Amino acid sequence: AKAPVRVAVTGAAGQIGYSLLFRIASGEMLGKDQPVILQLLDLPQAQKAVKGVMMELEDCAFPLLAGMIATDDPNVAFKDAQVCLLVGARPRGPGMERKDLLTENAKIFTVQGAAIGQHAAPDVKVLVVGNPCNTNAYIAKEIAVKYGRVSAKNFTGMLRLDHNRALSQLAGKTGREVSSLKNLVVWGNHSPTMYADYRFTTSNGDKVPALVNDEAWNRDVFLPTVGKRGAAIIEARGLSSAASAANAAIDHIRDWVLGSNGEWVTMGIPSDGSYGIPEGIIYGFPVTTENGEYKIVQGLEIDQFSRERMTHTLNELLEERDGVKDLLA
Ligand code: NAX
Repeated sequence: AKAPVRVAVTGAAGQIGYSLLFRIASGEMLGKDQPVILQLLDLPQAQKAVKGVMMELEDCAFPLLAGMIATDDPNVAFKDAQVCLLVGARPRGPGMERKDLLTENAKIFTVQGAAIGQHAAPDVKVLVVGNPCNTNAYIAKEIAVKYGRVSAKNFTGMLRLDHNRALSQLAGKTGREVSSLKNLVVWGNHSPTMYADYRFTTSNGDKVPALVNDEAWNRDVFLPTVGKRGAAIIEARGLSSAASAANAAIDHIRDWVLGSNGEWVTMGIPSDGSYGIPEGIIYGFPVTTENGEYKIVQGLEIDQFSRERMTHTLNELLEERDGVKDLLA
């Protein structure tokens, strides 16, 4: 039997955690033959609720769940972790400015980045879900690598929910099966500025832009629908996306670890300078994954409309980076 993989999950008592943990424990993320140990982090006041979730996990009698711990100490939660899902974050409270949200979260992710840098497995794979996820991932990466153990490329942010939302909208518009759609990209920040780009997307060999055959739809319907989907879910449900976010996190890690079989997926990754995106910024890129590594899809033509969108979402990320630079000094 395989040795268990240690998976740390933060915000374990939250609503995404409640959708996520059961699927990890059932083998949907790392494979049906891969035992896992869950290392759950949440705030002190949430420990009782975490215990409740652990009781339910026990009651599932998952064959692959080889152990679990709960803690409010990041140094304990990330100890020897091979996968870290950073879900817990400070939500925007009443009267809180965007800037306050950024700095409140920056404090959390500097602490967690330091704990990962010192205690996680050297080849740890980190996915940040908690918003603003790209910049939170950037902060954790910048701090963690200072300890010289873990590598910058393994800090990622979640664009997969945007990717999946875009796939679903395209399937609806074209009448094609969602599984038939290949080669979609979501560039940039996980925010309404993201740029979902279906110029290269195909369905059973047909070009999706030709199937859509509606120039205005992209700008007037598709991009706003995908960009504002999170707000639409809150409006409808009274709560933010949770099961779909957990699903996207599972997809992201599964593909990263087990491979995408040549298919493009979107990951928020530290830029290597590709497509003119400044090095180090956590930006949504099209990647393929193999043997636990991702590779950016190169050579895509960037037309003027795309460049404008890519720059717009980049500028937001640069602004966020500037907003936290004092904390990283
Ligand atoms: P909840 O408020 O239900 O749960 C958050 C949990 O995190 C709580 O249990 C809280 O106690 C815990 N927490 C807060 N600070 C913590 C810290 N410093 N260390 C450990 N745990 C901490 O939120 P939920 O709906 O689960 O959403 C979690 C995060 O995901 C939010 O930041 C949210 O904005 C973000 N999302 C990101 C998405 C993405 O695509 N990247 C989509 C869904 C979601 O909006």
